[in-house]
Amino acid sequence: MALIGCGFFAQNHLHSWASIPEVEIVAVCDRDAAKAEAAQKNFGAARAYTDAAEMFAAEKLDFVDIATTMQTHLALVEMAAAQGVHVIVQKPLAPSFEDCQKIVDTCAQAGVRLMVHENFRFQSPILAARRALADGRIGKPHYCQASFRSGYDVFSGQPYLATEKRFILIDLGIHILDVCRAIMGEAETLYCLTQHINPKIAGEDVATTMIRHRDGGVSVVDCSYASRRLPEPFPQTVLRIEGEHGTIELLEGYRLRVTSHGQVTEEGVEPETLSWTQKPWHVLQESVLNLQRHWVDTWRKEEMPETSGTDNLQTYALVMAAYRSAESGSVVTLAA
Ligand code: NAD
Ligand code: 89V
Repeated sequence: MALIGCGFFAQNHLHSWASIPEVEIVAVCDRDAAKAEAAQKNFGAARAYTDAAEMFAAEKLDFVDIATTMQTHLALVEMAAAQGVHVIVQKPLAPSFEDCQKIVDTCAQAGVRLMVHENFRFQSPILAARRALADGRIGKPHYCQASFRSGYDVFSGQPYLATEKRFILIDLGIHILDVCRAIMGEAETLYCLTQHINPKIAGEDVATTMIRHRDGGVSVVDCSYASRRLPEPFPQTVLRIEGEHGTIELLEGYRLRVTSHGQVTEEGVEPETLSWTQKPWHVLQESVLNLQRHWVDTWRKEEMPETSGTDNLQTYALVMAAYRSAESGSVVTLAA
Protein backbone atom coordinates (compact mmCIF):
# COMPACT_ATOMS: atom_id res chain seq x y z
CA MET A 1 0.00 0.00 0.00
CA ALA A 2 0.90 3.65 -0.17
CA LEU A 3 0.02 6.54 2.07
CA ILE A 4 -0.66 10.02 0.71
CA GLY A 5 -0.34 12.92 3.15
CA CYS A 6 2.34 12.42 5.81
CA GLY A 7 1.19 15.18 8.15
CA PHE A 8 -0.02 15.41 11.74
CA PHE A 9 -2.55 12.58 11.94
CA ALA A 10 -0.96 10.33 9.31
CA GLN A 11 1.73 9.39 11.82
CA ASN A 12 -0.92 7.25 13.53
CA HIS A 13 -1.83 5.63 10.19
CA LEU A 14 1.83 4.86 9.55
CA HIS A 15 2.40 3.32 12.99
CA SER A 16 -0.76 1.26 12.60
CA TRP A 17 0.09 -0.03 9.10
CA ALA A 18 3.59 -0.85 10.30
CA SER A 19 2.10 -3.05 13.03
CA ILE A 20 -0.28 -5.02 10.76
CA PRO A 21 1.72 -7.99 9.42
CA GLU A 22 -0.33 -8.45 6.22
CA VAL A 23 0.47 -4.90 5.08
CA GLU A 24 3.60 -3.49 3.48
CA ILE A 25 4.04 0.26 3.10
CA VAL A 26 5.78 0.42 -0.28
CA ALA A 27 5.49 4.15 -0.89
CA VAL A 28 4.66 7.39 0.87
CA CYS A 29 3.76 10.70 -0.73
CA ASP A 30 3.53 14.27 0.51
CA ARG A 31 3.75 17.55 -1.37
CA ASP A 32 6.25 18.52 1.29
CA ALA A 33 9.39 16.52 0.46
CA ALA A 34 10.72 16.69 4.02
CA LYS A 35 7.55 15.05 5.39
CA ALA A 36 7.56 12.34 2.71
CA GLU A 37 11.24 11.59 3.33
CA ALA A 38 10.77 11.47 7.11
CA ALA A 39 7.89 9.00 6.72
CA GLN A 40 9.95 6.90 4.30
CA LYS A 41 12.86 6.79 6.73
CA ASN A 42 10.80 6.18 9.89
CA PHE A 43 8.54 3.49 8.44
CA GLY A 44 10.81 1.75 5.96
CA ALA A 45 8.87 2.58 2.78
CA ALA A 46 10.78 1.72 -0.38
CA ARG A 47 10.08 5.03 -2.09
CA ALA A 48 8.94 8.59 -1.29
CA TYR A 49 7.11 10.91 -3.72
CA THR A 50 6.00 14.53 -3.75
CA ASP A 51 3.55 14.02 -6.62
CA ALA A 52 0.70 11.52 -6.28
CA ALA A 53 0.23 11.19 -10.07
CA GLU A 54 3.88 10.20 -10.41
CA MET A 55 3.48 7.67 -7.62
CA PHE A 56 0.39 6.05 -9.19
CA ALA A 57 2.21 5.84 -12.54
CA ALA A 58 5.25 4.15 -11.01
CA GLU A 59 3.85 1.83 -8.33
CA LYS A 60 1.75 -1.34 -8.39
CA LEU A 61 -0.49 -0.91 -5.36
CA ASP A 62 -3.30 -2.92 -3.83
CA PHE A 63 -4.62 0.10 -1.95
CA VAL A 64 -3.89 3.67 -1.03
CA ASP A 65 -4.58 5.46 2.25
CA ILE A 66 -5.39 9.15 1.74
CA ALA A 67 -4.65 11.20 4.86
CA THR A 68 -4.61 14.69 3.37
CA THR A 69 -7.20 17.35 4.25
CA MET A 70 -10.59 17.14 2.53
CA GLN A 71 -10.03 19.67 -0.30
CA THR A 72 -7.69 17.23 -2.05
CA HIS A 73 -9.61 13.96 -1.56
CA LEU A 74 -11.70 13.87 -4.77
CA ALA A 75 -8.73 14.42 -7.13
CA LEU A 76 -6.64 11.81 -5.32
CA VAL A 77 -9.49 9.27 -5.31
CA GLU A 78 -9.95 9.83 -9.06
CA MET A 79 -6.26 9.02 -9.62
CA ALA A 80 -6.50 5.85 -7.51
CA ALA A 81 -9.72 4.67 -9.14
CA ALA A 82 -8.27 5.23 -12.64
CA GLN A 83 -5.52 2.74 -11.72
CA GLY A 84 -7.94 0.24 -10.11
CA VAL A 85 -6.36 0.89 -6.69
CA HIS A 86 -8.64 0.42 -3.64
CA VAL A 87 -9.00 3.43 -1.37
CA ILE A 88 -9.25 4.57 2.24
CA VAL A 89 -9.98 8.26 2.70
CA GLN A 90 -9.81 10.31 5.89
CA LYS A 91 -12.91 12.09 7.11
CA PRO A 92 -14.47 14.49 6.18
CA LEU A 93 -14.75 12.86 2.77
CA ALA A 94 -14.99 16.21 0.90
CA PRO A 95 -16.06 19.82 1.43
CA SER A 96 -19.55 19.27 -0.13
CA PHE A 97 -22.10 16.47 -0.28
CA GLU A 98 -21.87 16.54 -4.10
CA ASP A 99 -18.13 15.82 -3.98
CA CYS A 100 -18.66 13.05 -1.40
CA GLN A 101 -21.19 11.49 -3.77
CA LYS A 102 -18.69 11.86 -6.66
CA ILE A 103 -16.06 10.01 -4.61
CA VAL A 104 -18.50 7.18 -3.87
CA ASP A 105 -19.66 6.99 -7.51
CA THR A 106 -16.10 7.13 -8.90
CA CYS A 107 -15.06 4.15 -6.75
CA ALA A 108 -18.23 2.20 -7.57
CA GLN A 109 -17.78 2.76 -11.31
CA ALA A 110 -14.13 1.68 -11.14
CA GLY A 111 -15.02 -1.35 -9.00
CA VAL A 112 -12.65 -0.36 -6.19
CA ARG A 113 -13.34 -0.71 -2.48
CA LEU A 114 -13.80 2.53 -0.57
CA MET A 115 -13.63 2.94 3.20
CA VAL A 116 -13.84 6.26 5.01
CA HIS A 117 -11.40 6.64 7.88
CA GLU A 118 -14.21 7.23 10.40
CA ASN A 119 -12.44 5.90 13.46
CA PHE A 120 -14.44 7.07 16.50
CA ARG A 121 -16.87 4.15 16.33
CA PHE A 122 -13.75 1.90 16.50
CA GLN A 123 -12.48 3.36 19.81
CA SER A 124 -12.27 0.44 22.21
CA PRO A 125 -14.46 2.09 24.94
CA ILE A 126 -17.12 2.82 22.31
CA LEU A 127 -16.80 -0.72 20.92
CA ALA A 128 -17.37 -2.02 24.50
CA ALA A 129 -20.56 0.06 24.81
CA ARG A 130 -21.74 -1.11 21.37
CA ARG A 131 -21.05 -4.71 22.37
CA ALA A 132 -23.17 -4.36 25.52
CA LEU A 133 -25.98 -3.07 23.31
CA ALA A 134 -25.56 -5.80 20.67
CA ASP A 135 -25.55 -8.42 23.44
CA GLY A 136 -29.08 -7.29 24.33
CA ARG A 137 -28.22 -6.09 27.83
CA ILE A 138 -30.61 -3.14 27.70
CA GLY A 139 -32.94 -4.31 24.91
CA LYS A 140 -33.99 -1.88 22.22
CA PRO A 141 -32.53 1.60 22.81
CA HIS A 142 -34.92 4.58 22.78
CA TYR A 143 -32.52 7.37 23.83
CA CYS A 144 -28.85 8.14 23.28
CA GLN A 145 -26.75 11.02 24.48
CA ALA A 146 -23.35 11.20 22.80
CA SER A 147 -21.25 13.98 24.20
CA PHE A 148 -17.77 15.41 23.58
CA ARG A 149 -17.05 18.56 25.61
CA SER A 150 -13.51 19.84 25.95
CA GLY A 151 -11.36 22.95 26.13
CA TYR A 152 -8.29 21.25 24.62
CA ASP A 153 -6.19 23.35 22.23
CA VAL A 154 -6.67 21.33 19.03
CA PHE A 155 -5.48 24.29 16.96
CA SER A 156 -1.81 23.89 17.91
CA GLY A 157 -1.61 20.48 16.19
CA GLN A 158 -4.15 21.25 13.46
CA PRO A 159 -3.87 25.01 12.71
CA TYR A 160 -6.22 24.75 9.66
CA LEU A 161 -9.11 24.14 12.10
CA ALA A 162 -8.87 27.73 13.35
CA THR A 163 -9.43 29.34 9.96
CA GLU A 164 -12.33 27.28 8.57
CA LYS A 165 -15.75 29.02 8.57
CA ARG A 166 -17.26 25.66 9.51
CA PHE A 167 -15.42 24.01 12.34
CA ILE A 168 -16.79 21.76 15.04
CA LEU A 169 -19.64 20.01 13.23
CA ILE A 170 -17.61 19.06 10.18
CA ASP A 171 -14.40 18.21 12.04
CA LEU A 172 -15.55 16.61 15.29
CA GLY A 173 -19.36 16.51 15.19
CA ILE A 174 -19.03 14.22 12.17
CA HIS A 175 -17.45 11.59 14.47
CA ILE A 176 -19.99 11.93 17.28
CA LEU A 177 -22.93 11.91 14.86
CA ASP A 178 -21.43 8.77 13.30
CA VAL A 179 -21.19 7.09 16.72
CA CYS A 180 -24.82 8.03 17.33
CA ARG A 181 -25.83 6.50 13.96
CA ALA A 182 -23.90 3.32 14.76
CA ILE A 183 -25.90 3.03 18.01
CA MET A 184 -29.35 4.38 17.11
CA GLY A 185 -29.69 3.95 13.35
CA GLU A 186 -30.73 6.46 10.73
CA ALA A 187 -32.21 9.87 11.44
CA GLU A 188 -35.56 11.21 10.30
CA THR A 189 -35.43 14.77 11.61
CA LEU A 190 -32.78 16.92 13.24
CA TYR A 191 -32.53 20.27 15.02
CA CYS A 192 -29.20 21.93 15.78
CA LEU A 193 -28.04 25.04 17.61
CA THR A 194 -24.45 26.24 17.21
CA GLN A 195 -22.39 28.76 19.19
CA HIS A 196 -19.18 30.60 18.40
CA ILE A 197 -17.43 31.17 21.73
CA ASN A 198 -13.69 31.42 20.95
CA PRO A 199 -13.09 34.79 19.19
CA LYS A 200 -9.70 33.62 17.89
CA ILE A 201 -11.20 31.06 15.49
CA ALA A 202 -13.42 31.50 12.44
CA GLY A 203 -16.04 28.81 12.94
CA GLU A 204 -18.57 27.50 15.44
CA ASP A 205 -17.03 25.71 18.42
CA VAL A 206 -20.16 24.41 20.18
CA ALA A 207 -22.98 22.44 18.54
CA THR A 208 -26.00 20.85 20.21
CA THR A 209 -28.10 18.56 18.02
CA MET A 210 -31.35 16.69 18.70
CA ILE A 211 -32.31 13.82 16.44
CA ARG A 212 -35.52 11.84 15.95
CA HIS A 213 -34.55 8.45 14.50
CA ARG A 214 -36.62 6.55 11.95
CA ASP A 215 -37.62 3.92 14.51
CA GLY A 216 -38.83 6.57 16.99
CA GLY A 217 -35.67 6.81 19.16
CA VAL A 218 -34.30 10.20 20.17
CA SER A 219 -30.68 11.35 20.53
CA VAL A 220 -28.85 14.38 21.79
CA VAL A 221 -25.39 14.87 20.28
CA ASP A 222 -23.44 17.69 21.88
CA CYS A 223 -19.93 18.82 21.00
CA SER A 224 -17.84 21.62 22.41
CA TYR A 225 -14.31 22.94 22.29
CA ALA A 226 -15.25 25.81 24.64
CA SER A 227 -15.74 23.79 27.84
CA ARG A 228 -13.30 24.77 30.59
CA ARG A 229 -13.20 22.02 33.19
CA LEU A 230 -10.57 20.07 35.09
CA PRO A 231 -9.54 17.37 34.71
CA GLU A 232 -9.60 18.12 30.97
CA PRO A 233 -11.44 15.14 29.42
CA PHE A 234 -10.04 15.38 25.85
CA PRO A 235 -10.59 13.30 23.72
CA GLN A 236 -13.23 11.26 25.53
CA THR A 237 -16.70 10.71 24.12
CA VAL A 238 -19.24 9.93 26.83
CA LEU A 239 -22.42 8.01 26.16
CA ARG A 240 -25.72 7.32 27.85
CA ILE A 241 -27.89 4.80 26.03
CA GLU A 242 -31.27 4.04 27.57
CA GLY A 243 -33.25 0.96 26.55
CA GLU A 244 -36.24 -1.07 27.63
CA HIS A 245 -34.28 -3.14 30.20
CA GLY A 246 -31.57 -0.73 31.37
CA THR A 247 -28.93 1.88 30.58
CA ILE A 248 -25.40 1.76 29.19
CA GLU A 249 -23.17 4.59 30.37
CA LEU A 250 -19.69 5.27 29.07
CA LEU A 251 -18.40 7.64 31.71
CA GLU A 252 -15.43 9.95 31.90
CA GLY A 253 -12.36 8.08 33.10
CA TYR A 254 -13.22 5.26 30.67
CA ARG A 255 -15.72 3.54 32.98
CA LEU A 256 -18.45 1.43 31.38
CA ARG A 257 -21.47 1.07 33.65
CA VAL A 258 -24.35 -1.15 32.55
CA THR A 259 -27.66 -1.31 34.36
CA SER A 260 -29.41 -4.40 33.05
CA HIS A 261 -32.65 -5.83 34.44
CA GLY A 262 -32.04 -4.11 37.80
CA GLN A 263 -28.38 -5.21 38.14
CA VAL A 264 -25.42 -2.83 37.77
CA THR A 265 -21.95 -3.78 36.56
CA GLU A 266 -19.03 -1.41 36.07
CA GLU A 267 -15.65 -1.98 34.43
CA GLY A 268 -12.64 0.02 33.23
CA VAL A 269 -12.39 0.17 29.44
CA GLU A 270 -9.42 2.50 28.97
CA PRO A 271 -7.09 1.17 26.26
CA GLU A 272 -3.51 0.37 27.25
CA THR A 273 -0.92 2.65 25.71
CA LEU A 274 0.99 0.99 22.85
CA SER A 275 4.70 1.55 22.14
CA TRP A 276 3.75 4.46 19.85
CA THR A 277 0.68 5.95 21.60
CA GLN A 278 0.62 8.63 24.30
CA LYS A 279 -2.08 9.87 26.68
CA PRO A 280 -4.45 11.60 26.20
CA TRP A 281 -4.44 10.72 22.46
CA HIS A 282 -4.07 6.95 23.02
CA VAL A 283 -7.77 6.18 22.63
CA LEU A 284 -7.86 7.92 19.23
CA GLN A 285 -4.53 6.48 18.15
CA GLU A 286 -5.58 2.93 19.00
CA SER A 287 -8.86 3.41 17.11
CA VAL A 288 -6.80 4.04 13.97
CA LEU A 289 -5.21 0.62 14.39
CA ASN A 290 -8.65 -0.94 15.05
CA LEU A 291 -10.05 0.66 11.90
CA GLN A 292 -7.11 -0.35 9.72
CA ARG A 293 -7.32 -3.91 11.09
CA HIS A 294 -11.03 -3.84 10.11
CA TRP A 295 -10.04 -2.86 6.55
CA VAL A 296 -7.70 -5.85 6.27
CA ASP A 297 -10.19 -8.27 7.88
CA THR A 298 -13.12 -7.20 5.69
CA TRP A 299 -10.90 -7.26 2.58
CA ARG A 300 -9.97 -10.88 3.33
CA LYS A 301 -13.59 -11.86 3.94
CA GLU A 302 -14.71 -9.87 0.89
CA GLU A 303 -17.17 -7.97 3.09
CA MET A 304 -18.04 -4.27 3.01
CA PRO A 305 -16.23 -2.28 5.70
CA GLU A 306 -18.60 -0.75 8.29
CA THR A 307 -17.61 2.76 7.30
CA SER A 308 -17.89 2.26 3.53
CA GLY A 309 -18.31 5.35 1.38
CA THR A 310 -22.03 4.64 1.02
CA ASP A 311 -22.43 4.32 4.78
CA ASN A 312 -20.50 7.50 5.40
CA LEU A 313 -22.74 9.54 3.09
CA GLN A 314 -25.45 9.13 5.76
CA THR A 315 -23.16 10.58 8.44
CA TYR A 316 -22.09 13.40 6.14
CA ALA A 317 -25.76 14.15 5.42
CA LEU A 318 -26.33 14.60 9.17
CA VAL A 319 -23.53 17.16 9.34
CA MET A 320 -24.96 19.12 6.41
CA ALA A 321 -28.47 18.90 7.90
CA ALA A 322 -27.10 20.21 11.22
CA TYR A 323 -25.57 23.23 9.47
CA ARG A 324 -28.83 23.84 7.57
CA SER A 325 -30.81 23.62 10.80
CA ALA A 326 -28.46 25.96 12.67
CA GLU A 327 -28.53 28.49 9.81
CA SER A 328 -32.32 28.39 9.30
CA GLY A 329 -33.39 27.89 12.91
CA SER A 330 -35.70 25.08 11.83
CA VAL A 331 -36.07 21.32 12.06
CA VAL A 332 -34.59 19.57 9.01
CA THR A 333 -36.05 16.37 7.58
CA LEU A 334 -33.47 13.91 6.25
CA ALA A 335 -34.10 12.33 2.86
CA ALA A 336 -34.95 8.63 3.10
P1 NAD B 1 -1.92 17.99 7.96
O1 NAD B 1 -2.07 19.31 7.26
O2 NAD B 1 -1.03 17.91 9.15
O3 NAD B 1 -1.44 16.88 6.93
C1 NAD B 1 -1.88 16.81 5.62
C2 NAD B 1 -0.65 16.52 4.75
O4 NAD B 1 -1.11 16.27 3.43
C3 NAD B 1 0.32 17.68 4.68
O5 NAD B 1 1.60 17.22 5.05
C4 NAD B 1 0.28 18.13 3.22
O6 NAD B 1 1.52 18.57 2.73
C5 NAD B 1 -0.17 16.85 2.53
N1 NAD B 1 -0.87 17.06 1.25
C6 NAD B 1 -1.90 17.88 0.98
N2 NAD B 1 -2.30 17.74 -0.28
C7 NAD B 1 -1.52 16.79 -0.85
C8 NAD B 1 -1.46 16.20 -2.13
N3 NAD B 1 -2.30 16.55 -3.11
N4 NAD B 1 -0.52 15.26 -2.35
C9 NAD B 1 0.33 14.88 -1.37
N5 NAD B 1 0.32 15.41 -0.13
C10 NAD B 1 -0.59 16.35 0.13
O7 NAD B 1 -3.41 17.54 8.31
P2 NAD B 1 -3.88 16.49 9.42
O8 NAD B 1 -4.20 17.23 10.67
O9 NAD B 1 -2.97 15.34 9.46
O10 NAD B 1 -5.31 16.07 8.80
C11 NAD B 1 -5.39 15.26 7.66
C12 NAD B 1 -6.79 14.66 7.60
O11 NAD B 1 -6.97 13.84 8.77
C13 NAD B 1 -7.93 15.69 7.65
O12 NAD B 1 -8.94 15.26 6.77
C14 NAD B 1 -8.41 15.65 9.10
O13 NAD B 1 -9.80 15.96 9.24
C15 NAD B 1 -8.17 14.22 9.44
N6 NAD B 1 -8.00 13.94 10.87
C16 NAD B 1 -8.67 12.89 11.35
C17 NAD B 1 -8.56 12.54 12.68
C18 NAD B 1 -9.33 11.34 13.16
O14 NAD B 1 -9.34 11.04 14.36
N7 NAD B 1 -9.97 10.61 12.27
C19 NAD B 1 -7.76 13.30 13.54
C20 NAD B 1 -7.06 14.38 12.99
C21 NAD B 1 -7.18 14.70 11.64
O1 89V C 1 -10.70 13.63 14.85
C1 89V C 1 -10.42 14.73 14.43
O2 89V C 1 -10.74 15.00 13.32
C2 89V C 1 -9.59 15.70 15.21
C3 89V C 1 -9.95 15.90 16.65
C4 89V C 1 -10.46 14.71 17.41
C5 89V C 1 -8.73 16.41 17.37
O3 89V C 1 -10.97 16.87 16.70
O4 89V C 1 -9.62 16.94 14.56
